[in-house]
Amino acid sequence: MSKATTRGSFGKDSMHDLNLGLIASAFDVAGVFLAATPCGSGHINDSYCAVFQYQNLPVRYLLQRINHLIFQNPAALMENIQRVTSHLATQADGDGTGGRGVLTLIPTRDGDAWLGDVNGNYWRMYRFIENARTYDVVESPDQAFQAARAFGEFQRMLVSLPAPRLHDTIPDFHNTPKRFLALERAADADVAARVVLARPEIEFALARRSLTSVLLDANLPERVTHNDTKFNNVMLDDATGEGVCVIDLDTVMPGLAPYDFGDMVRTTTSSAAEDEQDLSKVVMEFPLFEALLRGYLASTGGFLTRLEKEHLVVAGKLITFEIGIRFLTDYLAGDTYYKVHRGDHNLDRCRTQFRLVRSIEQQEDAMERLVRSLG
Ligand code: GN1
Ligand code: MG
Repeated sequence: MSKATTRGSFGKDSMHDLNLGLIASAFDVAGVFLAATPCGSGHINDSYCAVFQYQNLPVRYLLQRINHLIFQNPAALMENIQRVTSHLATQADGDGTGGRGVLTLIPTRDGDAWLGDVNGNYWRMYRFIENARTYDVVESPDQAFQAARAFGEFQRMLVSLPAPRLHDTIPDFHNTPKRFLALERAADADVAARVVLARPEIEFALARRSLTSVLLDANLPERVTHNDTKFNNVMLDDATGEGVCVIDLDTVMPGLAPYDFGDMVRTTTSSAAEDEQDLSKVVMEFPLFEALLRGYLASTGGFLTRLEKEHLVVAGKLITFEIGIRFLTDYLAGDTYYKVHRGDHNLDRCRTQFRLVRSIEQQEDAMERLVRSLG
């Protein structure tokens, strides 16, 4: 296999092309490699559960191939993750999670944080977090509370991350005006001849251009943020339901706190899937929002400024809009960024986002009142 040069070839070379046993065994784990199977439902990297036999017992690890077409400087990304996880480990000591509260990198046998293979791929390995799981769809207000409390705690513990500034693993990741511009360019180019199929969605986006700069114009303080706080990026304990560990750290970098809350609103206030085709199910559910807000403020209420709190609701609307724009842009560009599993997958995802934006617009005043009463 030659070095992958397109998103498609990154996604397509399956386990048959990759010697996962050889790759997994290059990391500093005890025991004998047994098997590796795909796991998780992320749209970007490839994740595998790698099992080793050690003293007659199976021990699991999370093996991941970093999508280096999207994360173009994997070494800088891994440096961020090393610094962040080490700092979190010192903060989370004695938090009662039995060492499961923070992702722990397994170095390679050569002592590096990541492995480069002969095909130009970048790999890393983490300890597997046992007795906890992620959910693609929120099932109860308590889950929303737990997820938000854990993401908020993550932000809180990183307030004290020592200098220097983290690397921007994807520059302008949450620069919504630039995302909007990319949409306009994709619509103009129309390389996949899909503009005709997405007219209402393009119109919906164009009508909301003024929303795009609302956070960048607000003069909010820069913090260390996660930047991808979707509900399935936090693990909840199987027994207690508590938020145990925040995962998917590739986009941890300097950012604005309300964006993180915004992505929680996007993914944790509707019990419909991100790619739900029955749009009548896509509604911003107020009890979920209230639990989410309470959980987030329980962790962050002590350090967020008034201005940041005043932008939490608009951030929910904005990030839902932004991700909708990104799905739509990728649809128009012919599905080059996100993994897709059906022809109109990105358009379906865009539609759920835009439906949720509408639902937030309808409930915004009540959401703002709740923030004021709790903040
Ligand atoms: C991607 O990797 P994953 O699936 O957690 C994306 C996020 C989007 C999300 C939409 C690096 O996250 O920005 O919000 O899909 N990550 C990147 O579900 O683009
Ligand atoms: Mg993820």
